Amino acid sequence: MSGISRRKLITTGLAAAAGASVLGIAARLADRYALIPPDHAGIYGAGETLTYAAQKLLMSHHSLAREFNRSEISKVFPVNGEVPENETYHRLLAHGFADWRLTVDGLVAHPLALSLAELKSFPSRNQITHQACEEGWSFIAEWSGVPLSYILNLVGVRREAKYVVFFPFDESWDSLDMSDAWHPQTFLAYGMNRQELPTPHGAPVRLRVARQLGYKSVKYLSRITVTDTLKNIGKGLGSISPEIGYSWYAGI
Ligand SMILES: Nc1nc2c(c(=O)[nH]1)N[C@H]1C(S)=C(S)[C@@H](COP(=O)(O)O)O[C@H]1N2
Ligand SMILES: [Mo]
Repeated sequence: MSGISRRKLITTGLAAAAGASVLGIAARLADRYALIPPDHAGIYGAGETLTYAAQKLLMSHHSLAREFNRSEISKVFPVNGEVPENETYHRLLAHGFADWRLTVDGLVAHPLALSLAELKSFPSRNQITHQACEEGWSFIAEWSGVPLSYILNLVGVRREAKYVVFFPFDESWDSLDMSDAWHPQTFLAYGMNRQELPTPHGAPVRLRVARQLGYKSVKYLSRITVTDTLKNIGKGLGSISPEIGYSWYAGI
């Protein structure tokens, strides 16, 4: 055995031993204080778990993403993903989304099916934020919409609720924990740069999560459901992202 491989064996062994005890304790504490993300994978997933736990502990739920001035709005707005091929989506699009409804259900007192007109009648808010894609590009845009917290109050979230899940007309479903769901900057956007939300950017309504990477901002929304577990949705990892190699928590 060469010196290098022996050293490697020893350090790997030490890391595994240290990992097993320290991370084992960390994992138990994190679980007790609800600091484990749904896509955690034991010691191998420790990086994600610790990132999520650290952000939850250090940043609390009141830290805000930076908001910009109109003069800082980008000139180019790249798109990620194709317009859904879904037949229902195209029928709704053809009629200007007059028949579109956003279903809000799950662990709520009053499930609702909201029209675009109803959403627009609620107190609206504008926010100029940065959206960064995991592929490396980003832009600053102005979004208008209604805070998710307003909708959550409207339907009456039950106390067992732990996550809010977002289903679009394509496969890109995702979820937020309750502190990110209630966060004042988390909202449902129906406008972009003071126009109707353009189709490729997620018409009629998309989620905006200013403190996480772009892929959490689910476009083309169809249904929002409140739940106490993500185990029975998809592969049980909280989102499509961990199924294709990205982490559920994408804090920036
Ligand atoms: N439904 C749906 N939402 C989605 C996507 C998608 O393909 N489908 N792409 C995501 C990714 S990876 C990013 S970076 C942003 C891009 O938003 P944009 O196209 O408005 O720039 O939307 C996110 N939301
Ligand atoms: Mo992205």
